[in-house]
Amino acid sequence: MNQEVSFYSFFIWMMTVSKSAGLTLEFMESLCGTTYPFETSFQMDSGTGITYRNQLDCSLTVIAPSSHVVLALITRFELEAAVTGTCTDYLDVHNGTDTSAPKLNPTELCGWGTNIPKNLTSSGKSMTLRLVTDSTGVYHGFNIIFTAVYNEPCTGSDFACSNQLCIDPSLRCDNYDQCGDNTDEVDCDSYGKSSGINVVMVAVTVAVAVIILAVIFSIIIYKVRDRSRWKHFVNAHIDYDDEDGIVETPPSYPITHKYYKGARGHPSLYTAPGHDFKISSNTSSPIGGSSTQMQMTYKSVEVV
Ligand SMILES: [Ca+2]
Repeated sequence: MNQEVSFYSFFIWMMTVSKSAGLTLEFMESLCGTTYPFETSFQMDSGTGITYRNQLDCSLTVIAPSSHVVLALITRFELEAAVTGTCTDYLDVHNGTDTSAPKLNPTELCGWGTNIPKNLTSSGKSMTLRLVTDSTGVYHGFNIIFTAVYNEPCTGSDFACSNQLCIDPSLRCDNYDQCGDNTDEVDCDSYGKSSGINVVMVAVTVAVAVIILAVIFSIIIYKVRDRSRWKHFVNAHIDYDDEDGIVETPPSYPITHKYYKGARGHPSLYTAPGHDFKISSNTSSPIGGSSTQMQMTYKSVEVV
């Protein structure tokens, strides 16, 4: 469950981070009892947590500019499902300035899936939402994009959606469907507005990949260099014949990996690879032979 919550939390965070560049995000639980005027469009989550809270009775009125109506596009919806046909947690959407106005949804909205309308539109510039929850069972809640729209003909530079609605031109190609039919988000490559979600997603993915590769590469380099130092160390502490590469005089001290590890940080015992090694008695022993000889020596010491 924790992993699932963590993944969901991370996913929501990713979506929020990657999409937050263009559209204000509000939280209904933080706006209970208030009136929220807006100019063009904003999105609203049910709450700041992974799930909404218990025992809420939260109302909020959103108001579009004059001569506009409110289009509420539901992009995510998950409230506790109805029990024997009655919603225990639910959302109502009223067509006016308060909860006494008629409801735009015929029945209380709860659960998830096909019984939830894709969008709702007010007849005037105001829309009032009411979220009610009981004392048990919390879910991920909802996300709704609110947009100020009006019917064609569009004025000025306002964008004409294919469904005869007009929206502010700044909402064209901002990665959010504010028309309700997504026509403000088509042909965006030729429109010339950068696709923010793709840029951020690619940047985050590349950054994570680079960090992972750097860590893996560092570990490999460390392992290779450590093994190389170990081989040099072994070669430097034995006396072998340059002609046949056979160990002739075993050292009087243990040549083990543990000894090698213990010698680290003590330059008197050995120095960096590629140089002569010093033994504690201050006699020096050159690194000799090819890598094949080193490998043979290494193995013979391992056996001993
Ligand atoms: Ca848009």
